[in-house]
Amino acid sequence: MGTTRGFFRRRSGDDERLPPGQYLERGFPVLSAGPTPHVPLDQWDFSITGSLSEERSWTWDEFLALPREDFTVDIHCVTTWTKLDTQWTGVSVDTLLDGVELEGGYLTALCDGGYTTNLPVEDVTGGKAWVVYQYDGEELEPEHGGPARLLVPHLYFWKSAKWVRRLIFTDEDEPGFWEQLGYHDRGDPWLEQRYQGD
Ligand SMILES: Nc1nc2c(c(=O)[nH]1)N[C@H]1C(S)=C(S)[C@@H](COP(=O)(O)O)O[C@H]1N2
Ligand SMILES: [Mo]
Repeated sequence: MGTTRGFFRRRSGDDERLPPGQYLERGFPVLSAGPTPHVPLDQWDFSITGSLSEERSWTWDEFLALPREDFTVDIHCVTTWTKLDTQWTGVSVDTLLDGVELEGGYLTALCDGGYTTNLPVEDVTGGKAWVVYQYDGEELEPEHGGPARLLVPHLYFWKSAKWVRRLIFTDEDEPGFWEQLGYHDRGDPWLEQRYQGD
């Protein structure tokens, strides 16, 4: 892997885009805590539940009909790789929450397979988070979270829950899978918030 990276010339400016302790990755590693789930699209739905004024859910077709955004962002995994200029298509969490009043300050993303991660509402609103279903112009591969994953690029990549099916809004912050195992509650790569106490 180290030798492969040597074949690429770094563009100027790349280094400033690397948070502390991160290296530039050109591939796209797969990191999953369990097996890749495969849910048929006619059985797939997406919902927002919990402490909000109105619970909502969408079938796959309804989800695809929502306003979509194409965007390019850098992603940062806590295992120290950073990948620049990744291209995604999906629905902004702002769009999912349009017209909904939130009553709590937190949420838990819940995935097929049982993976969870917790976030403060401010980290998924204001144009900072999406539920994406395309990567690099193609449908999102199952290994990378397809049919759809949460994408919260300004936080470490474990917050970007693959195979996400539901956002559960909560009054209290409830630690998710990695957070219960000692990873930081928020995970800002620029503050190097890797573990609890960082
Ligand atoms: N459902 C689910 N989402 C997950 C994970 C997981 O194990 N299960 N791993 C997280 C971690 S630690 C990382 S770094 C990224 C990896 O995403 P990738 O496999 O597309 O690179 O997914 C995150 N989302
Ligand atoms: Mo990770």
